[in-house]
Amino acid sequence: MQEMANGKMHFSAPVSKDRIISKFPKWYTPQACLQMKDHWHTRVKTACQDRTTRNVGMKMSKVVVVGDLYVGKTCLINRFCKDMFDRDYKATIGVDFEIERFELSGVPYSLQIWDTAGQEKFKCIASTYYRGAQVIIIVFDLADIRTLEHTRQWLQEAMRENDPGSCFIFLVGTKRDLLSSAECHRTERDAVKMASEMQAEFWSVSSKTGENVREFFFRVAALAFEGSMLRDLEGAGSHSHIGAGDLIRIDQGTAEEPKAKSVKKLSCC
Ligand SMILES: Nc1nc2c(ncn2[C@@H]2O[C@H](COP(=O)(O)OP(=O)(O)O)[C@@H](O)[C@H]2O)c(=O)[nH]1
Ligand SMILES: [Mg+2]
Repeated sequence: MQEMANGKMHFSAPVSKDRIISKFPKWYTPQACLQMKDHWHTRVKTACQDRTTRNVGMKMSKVVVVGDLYVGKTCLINRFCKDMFDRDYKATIGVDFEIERFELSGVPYSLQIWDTAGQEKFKCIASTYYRGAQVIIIVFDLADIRTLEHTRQWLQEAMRENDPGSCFIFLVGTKRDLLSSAECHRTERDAVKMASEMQAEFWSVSSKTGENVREFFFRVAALAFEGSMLRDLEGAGSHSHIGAGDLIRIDQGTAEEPKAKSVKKLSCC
């Protein structure tokens, strides 16, 4: 259950046990990853131990998922959020999002994961879909190399609504269960090159078998959380605790966009 108070979200139910992240999640490949470190930033770790941080209300980051039609975007989200594959899809009109709640180093945090409803077929996704995203996930089908080539255009389109350096970018190849290991290796090599060019982190997953799906979203949650905490700490300056940062207000099914959106790419601490 969620309640609204001063624009912040409060959830009365505890976070599910399998959404508790205590160790910093690892990358998929060191050749295309946003961070090499395997621990929380020292300032974030200290802030997480502060009781005020834990009680500040639910912080949330907007995540948008893009890519060609049929590459497996909806299946990827459904595998993680509902642990199901290819069934019971709800029919949607316009954009739709899922909210996934986590606990990171003792602090509650949510991802608001936006999925399209087929508009990508006509390349006419509304600008509000992209606006204010802290994470951009660009999906392609490992078994269809053309969809990898199209990822550049998807990035360009998403960046039209976001400042350079303001988002974490992930390049995700799906359907790895359809490829032999030799084929997978070849395509991944091309994808790593593309990811480096985009300054994105590369992941290779299968929503059918579930391989790497949970690991991938944990990595997304950890990087977005740490980025948003660091931004708040920088912004807080002389203040003693983490502020409202990128809280998103949910009101009658619409999301109020966060005003500040300058999550910086993080370096090792
Ligand atoms: N074998 C396999 N098929 C997948 C996987 N992910 C998605 N698909 C199939 O790809 C098709 C398109 O998936 P969907 O998620 O609807 O694509 P979207 O248009 O990008 O949202 C569906 O028929 C899925 O069954 C996967 O990991 N493995
Ligand atoms: Mg879809």
